[in-house]
Amino acid sequence: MKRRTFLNLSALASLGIFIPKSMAKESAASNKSKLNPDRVKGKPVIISTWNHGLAANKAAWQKLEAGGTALDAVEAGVRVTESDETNRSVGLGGLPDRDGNVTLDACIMNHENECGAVAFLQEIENPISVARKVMEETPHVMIVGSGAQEFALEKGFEKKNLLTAGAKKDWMEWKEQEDQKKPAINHENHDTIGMLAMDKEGNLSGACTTSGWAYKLPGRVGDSPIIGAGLFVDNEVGAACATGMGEAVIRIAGGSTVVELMRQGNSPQEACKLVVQRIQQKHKNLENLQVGFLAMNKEGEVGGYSVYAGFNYALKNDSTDKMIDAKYDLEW
Ligand code: SD4
Repeated sequence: MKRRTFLNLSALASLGIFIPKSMAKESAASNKSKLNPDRVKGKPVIISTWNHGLAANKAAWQKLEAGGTALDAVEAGVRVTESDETNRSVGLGGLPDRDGNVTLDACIMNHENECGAVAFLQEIENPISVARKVMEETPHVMIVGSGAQEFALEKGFEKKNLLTAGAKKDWMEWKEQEDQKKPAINHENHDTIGMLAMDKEGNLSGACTTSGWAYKLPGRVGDSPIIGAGLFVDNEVGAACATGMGEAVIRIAGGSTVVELMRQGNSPQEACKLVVQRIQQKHKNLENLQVGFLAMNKEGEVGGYSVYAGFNYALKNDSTDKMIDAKYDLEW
């Protein structure tokens, strides 16, 4: 359809006068979903990436059980992972960049389309809570680098050395390697936590936080703090988050694409699979290109899918608390 024809038809359609057949088909597709959010009110559910999701879900669940919002739940949940110094890919104890600096990325989004993010944040243990302050106490969505740190300090967060002895040792060993100029991503050096929750009101929120790609070039920021890439929430439809090679997630606007695919009537599982397949179509070299998505819709249905085997996620609701192996397309 020519652009002008399209614009004219859109104008008529917006006046309720005329919707051409092809467009009617499109709008039918967007209404295809038979979600009934009322059915799941009072039945909270949480999912989060990787094994560390179990402990994070536990903290988030306590909030939801006490009648807290999904926003409170996801913040409390991922804070557990951020403060776990044994975890080498999130918050305290995260692996540093090429030069030995731990730089953190995080974002959060609620059921009212409000969101906040920080990137390249240093020496602050819980970037997710700084991201929430950006959302709630500034007119902005994202603050980065020294500005983000200054903002955090103004809001009462304390400076802390995040490079633990263990992470420093790993970094120094990496520095001894010959081919260290080119940071290599692999499935062991990046395990972001992304969490999606539905509260008793049936409202959705999400959070995503990471120290990013280990030994990355200084200044590199991945998908995790980018609304629409590492995380997206649309309370009318569902929520999605990503883990893995952030560059690939950004290139296809991963989080929001998963949500749009759910809007068109796909289940969370199908939506994640379609986006994983799009990543594969758009990249010539799939070597080490691991990406996984999680999604939840307004009925509390969940799903996950990854490029390669090995991605798993934690599910918590009133009847279960378990890990699920995500479906995938390729073996390593
Ligand atoms: C990033 N997506 O910085 C993050 C890393 C990650 O599991 O998710 N690891 O690209």
